[in-house]
Amino acid sequence: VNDINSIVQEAHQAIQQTEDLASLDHLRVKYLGKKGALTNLLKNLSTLDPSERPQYGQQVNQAKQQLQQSIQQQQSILEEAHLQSQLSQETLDVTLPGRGQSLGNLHPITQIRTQVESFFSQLGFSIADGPEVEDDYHNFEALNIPANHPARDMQDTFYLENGLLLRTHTSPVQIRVMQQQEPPLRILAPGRVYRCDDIDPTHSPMFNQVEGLLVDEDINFAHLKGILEAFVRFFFAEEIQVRFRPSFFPFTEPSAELDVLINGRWMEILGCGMVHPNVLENVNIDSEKYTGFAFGMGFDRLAMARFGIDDLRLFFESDLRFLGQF
Ligand code: 2NM
Repeated sequence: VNDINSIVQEAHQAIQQTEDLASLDHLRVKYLGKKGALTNLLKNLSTLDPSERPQYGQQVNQAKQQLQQSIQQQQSILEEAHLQSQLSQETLDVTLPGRGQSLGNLHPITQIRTQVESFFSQLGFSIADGPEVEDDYHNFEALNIPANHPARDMQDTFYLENGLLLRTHTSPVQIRVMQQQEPPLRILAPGRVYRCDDIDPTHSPMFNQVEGLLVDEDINFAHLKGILEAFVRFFFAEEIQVRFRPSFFPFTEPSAELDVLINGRWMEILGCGMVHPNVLENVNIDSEKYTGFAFGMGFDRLAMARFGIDDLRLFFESDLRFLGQF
C-alpha cells in the first residue's frame, strides 16, 4: 500500500509538471502502460495472501483511475495553453482592407467600337461584316477605283499570291450588302483593315475602321451633315466645334472630311460623301431613284484622341499593364 501511494504521489507531481503533450504521454506509458509501474504492482498479487488480494487489487485499480483522471486534467490544461499561445501569435488584423478581385475591362478599341455601334444602331443602322481577304473587284473595282487609278497606289495594298488581297477598307462589306439587299439600307461595317503604309507610331499595317452607308430615296448632303455632326457631338462632347472640308474619294461625289477642334487643334476624324452614282450602278441600284451617303473613320484614331494616347502600336501589343488602364 505504501508502494501504491508513493507511486501515485510521484506520478501526480510529474504529471502536473509536464509542459507538453508528448511528455504527458510518456508518463502515461511509464505508469499505466503494459509495463508501467502500477501495472507491475498487480504482478505482485500472487505473492500476497489470498485474503489480501481483493483489497490490494482494488487499491491498485483505484490508483490507476486517479492517475488517468490526473492525466486527462493535465491534458486539457496543456491543450488550452497551446490554443491560447497560438491565438496570441497568429494575430489577425480585421481592419486591413481586402485584397479585392479586379474586374478586367474591354480592350479600349472595343470600347470605342461599341460606342460607335450603339449610336448608329439607335438610328436604325445594322452591323455588317465580311471577309478580310478580299478580291480586287469588291475592294477596288466596284468602288469606282479602276485598275490604273492613282488611289490604288495611294493605298499600298497587301496582295496575296493567289490574286486576292487584304482589304484596305471595310467598303467591300457595303458592296456585298448592296449586292444582296435592296434599298433602303442602313449599314455599319466595323472591322480590321490592312495597309502596308509607312509604319510609324501613328500607323500600323493593321488597324480598325468603321464605315457607314445609308441609301434611300431623297437622301442628300444635309442628311450626311446632320447625322455625322450628331455622332461627333455624341462621341466627344455636345459643344465641340465641327467643320466639314472638301475632299476627294473615288467612291463619293461630293466628298468631305470632318474635323473637330480638340485642345486648340483641328483633328481629322472621318471622311465622307454622297455615294458615287457609278458605285450604285455597279451593284444594280438605280442611281436616279436612290441616293446615299457614306463615311469611314479609323477608330484607332478615335481611341487615341479619346484616351490621349500618341502611339497606336500600344493598342496591339497586348500588354495588360497598358490595356488595364482604360
Ligand atoms: C470613306 C469615305 C467616304 C465609303 C463608301 C462606301 C460605299 F461602299 F458605299 F461606297 N463605303 N464607305 C466611304 C466614303 C468611306 O472612308 C474614309
